[in-house]
Amino acid sequence: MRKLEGLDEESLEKLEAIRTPGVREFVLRYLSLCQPESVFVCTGTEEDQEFIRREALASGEERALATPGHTLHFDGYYDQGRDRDKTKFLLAEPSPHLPSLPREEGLAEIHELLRGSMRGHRMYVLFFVLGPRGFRYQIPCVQLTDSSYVAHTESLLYRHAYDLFKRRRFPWFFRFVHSQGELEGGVSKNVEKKRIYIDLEGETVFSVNTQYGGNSIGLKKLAMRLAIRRGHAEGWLTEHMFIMGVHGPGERVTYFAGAFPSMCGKTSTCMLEGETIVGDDIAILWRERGRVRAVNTEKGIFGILDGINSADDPVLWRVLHRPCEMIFSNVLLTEDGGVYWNGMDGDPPSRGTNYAGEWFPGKRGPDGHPVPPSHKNARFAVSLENVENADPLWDDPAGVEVGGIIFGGRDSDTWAPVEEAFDWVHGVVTKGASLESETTAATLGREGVRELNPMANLDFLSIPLGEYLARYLEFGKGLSSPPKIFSVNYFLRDERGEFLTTKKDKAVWLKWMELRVHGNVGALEAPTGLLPRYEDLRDLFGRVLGRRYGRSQYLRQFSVRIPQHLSKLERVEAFYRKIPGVPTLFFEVLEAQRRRLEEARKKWGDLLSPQHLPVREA
Ligand code: SPV
Ligand code: MN
Repeated sequence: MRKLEGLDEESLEKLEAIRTPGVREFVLRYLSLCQPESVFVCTGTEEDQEFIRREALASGEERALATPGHTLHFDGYYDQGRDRDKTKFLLAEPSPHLPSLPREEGLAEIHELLRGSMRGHRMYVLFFVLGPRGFRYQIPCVQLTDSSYVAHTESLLYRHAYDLFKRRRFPWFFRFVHSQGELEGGVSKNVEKKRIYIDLEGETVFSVNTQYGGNSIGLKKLAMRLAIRRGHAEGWLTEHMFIMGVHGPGERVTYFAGAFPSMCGKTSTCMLEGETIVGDDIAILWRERGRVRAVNTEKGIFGILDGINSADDPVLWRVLHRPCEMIFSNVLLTEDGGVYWNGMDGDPPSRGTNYAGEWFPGKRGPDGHPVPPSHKNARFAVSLENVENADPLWDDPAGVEVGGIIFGGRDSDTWAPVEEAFDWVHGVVTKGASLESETTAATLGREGVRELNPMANLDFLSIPLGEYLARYLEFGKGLSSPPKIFSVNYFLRDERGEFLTTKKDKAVWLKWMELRVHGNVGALEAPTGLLPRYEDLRDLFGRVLGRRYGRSQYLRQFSVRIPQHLSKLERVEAFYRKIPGVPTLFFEVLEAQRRRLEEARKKWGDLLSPQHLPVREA
């Protein structure tokens, strides 16, 4: 192999030992284009990981905190979330239904931006698989990045696989090229030249002039988009879902996969006290012997900090205070080397340093907007090895059997706190595909705007939505035991705008769903699905939370808001009428739901009390 500048003997040897075809060519191509000063090929050994940890500190991309193992990273002021506007699929024929650009044009543009982009930086070459090592659909990945922070975070979140690349001849692998580009004050300088381009045909993602994890960590949402397309071709699903074990009566553990848009309670659900976590963000689901199984593509958590406190999230709180390898991002650095995030225990300090520089109350950013102590999308990264409630099967290549699938959004006025769909098709249509949520700070742009977010996967869909839905409907066919589908809503409010549930209540909804999966409790037949009976919830509130649960509270939470449901149906239908390829079955299910709601309205008026609903026995 031709020796290239920046590539030392050791790295060259490490690359030459790889049997998987195409790896060396890929690395050399971007080495010569991006022109880093040096290269580090990570074999995943403890020694190599330690090198990356040290470099992250030495380069200033991270700084050490007072707690041993904890470090802190800042992204730029304008680089605090996934950037929808700058993220595009490159398609030979751009689609009006996917954010896309003509492939050749996009490739030319991004290669021009990458030219010389790593000057003065080191390029890290990292090898991973998505999913547990040895998992039947494990996805081999190669990441090139000039950020030690990205390399470090990926070491916490993904399974190293240099040895597998060396031993095996993978016929294909996902490719990621990331460059922070020119830096100023440690952050990407050319924000207006930020680009995240996903080349589906070449299964390669390019990302430049950005550092924020969701834009730069190739194996997270960037890989997810590639995996959705590959799974679509091969018959499995890649979903924006946690996987957790809910602990039922006796020793019973029932696994649930749950899709929530960002910042809607996904991580705090799977980190509930008494339950166990397999993964908090991305799941692969497949069918095996009439059942659905799932694995976590990751091995760590890149979670939201905002609002986490010891009372609401005791498990997370303990994890966050544990001396272990953990990377905080975009929180407030306090004078004693600690961190503060909005909503944590205790009062905010009166000064510190954050993503906008020196911070003090009343601080305004370069755009004149008030700057809170920590960014709402501030996050932490930690490996599941350091999470006390990791499920014993979290790294099992056989995955776990999925008993239930949960869809949850930020919905102030329509969905009940918890409800079960009548069956797979009804659940896919009226829960998953009808998931609406108010936008949050996880993506750049306005917050609080209601949008339809099918399966919480809107931002990541790399195939036309109509085809995705058709596949989802198919997926449930012929299963001897399809997962039950549920919706949850942690954000329902009353007419005065007050939340009708507390953060703790989700523990009860989960236990109820667990009982439903096994047919241990009955339910009430509403026009929109199956609702819990008061008596079952009363018992669970007592048992799980030690709390009295009044009937009037139940009635406020679970009365069916018919006009709201009808307008939602209208919005959903109008949206999907414009989408090509949506199966007619989809509209039939919506229509049937509309008829049930209208009949109920004629009989009972706008607010349908659960007292009028027929019981479906267990
Ligand atoms: C999300 O926003 O859904 C996340 C974090 O999980 S990100 O890496 O930005 O996608
Ligand atoms: Mn996510």
